[in-house]
Amino acid sequence: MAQLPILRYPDPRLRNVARPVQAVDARLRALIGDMFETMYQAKGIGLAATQVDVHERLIVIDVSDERDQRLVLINPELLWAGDELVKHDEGCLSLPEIYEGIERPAAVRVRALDEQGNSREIEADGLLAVCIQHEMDHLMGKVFVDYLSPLKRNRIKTRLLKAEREDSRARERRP
Ligand code: GNR
Ligand code: NI
Repeated sequence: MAQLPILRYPDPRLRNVARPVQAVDARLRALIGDMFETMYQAKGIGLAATQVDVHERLIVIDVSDERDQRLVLINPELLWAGDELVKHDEGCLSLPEIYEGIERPAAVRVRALDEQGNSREIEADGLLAVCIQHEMDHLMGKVFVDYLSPLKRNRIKTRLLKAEREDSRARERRP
């Protein structure tokens, strides 16, 4: 297993639209293992393949406190979203230290293949519903700050680019 580098906003590769996974095979299972390792190491609750520069429709999730409830969604399709909207504070491993309230449907139903290649339907609410929608957005090249006003989004972009510059200067000083 290996940890993979996570793309940081505003990297243009986060805008790529993912293609469907063609086969649930050994290559894909190795990638799934690497994505879980990367997600757990970064203390995230979800990770879309887009964020590790793989543009295929693959998501890993674990919203449990014990970090032992792995969920894999391959080629997910949104079947239904409820009318009720809820606002939840969201963060993203591609936008470190940025948290904003985002309104989304409170409950969703999705169909996806699991790690064995079997088709499953999942109905989710609460944090899992938020996470599934956040990850499915990544597969479409969308990030949560796209729901904010252009002014707010530009402030966040400036803040992240500044943090990135300071990071790389610190790396230069002690390599
Ligand atoms: O770790 C994450 N936490 C989180 C919190 C609220 C709403 C969504 C998320 S997903 C995020 C990991 C991530 O960036 N997934 O793409
Ligand atoms: Ni994210």
